Amino acid sequence: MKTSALLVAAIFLFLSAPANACLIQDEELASMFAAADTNNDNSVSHDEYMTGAGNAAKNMPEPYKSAFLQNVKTRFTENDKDGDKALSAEEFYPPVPQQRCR
Ligand SMILES: [Ca+2]
Ligand SMILES: [Ca+2]
Repeated sequence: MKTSALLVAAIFLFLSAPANACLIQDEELASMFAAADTNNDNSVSHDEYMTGAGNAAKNMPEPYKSAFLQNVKTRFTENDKDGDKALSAEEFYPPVPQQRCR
């Protein structure tokens, strides 16, 4: 699926990008956020996030799949700044502003 491939690619970029890289276009982030937010309430719940990650990882071989899902889980916790177990659009975006292309 196209959106899942995009999501997995973006998550890898989040995890591996150097702090000064400009790698992710705002439009790509917006479409990833929309793809992950399956009930369209403008936030990505933990379930929505892990479902998206699970779809993205389903063809990965072990042990990469487990490592990927663990990294994704950690990323969710790090990005959920207000601790409401959901990511707003701002929280979903990478915490390092330079990763976004302006
Ligand atoms: Ca949602
Ligand atoms: Ca939150």
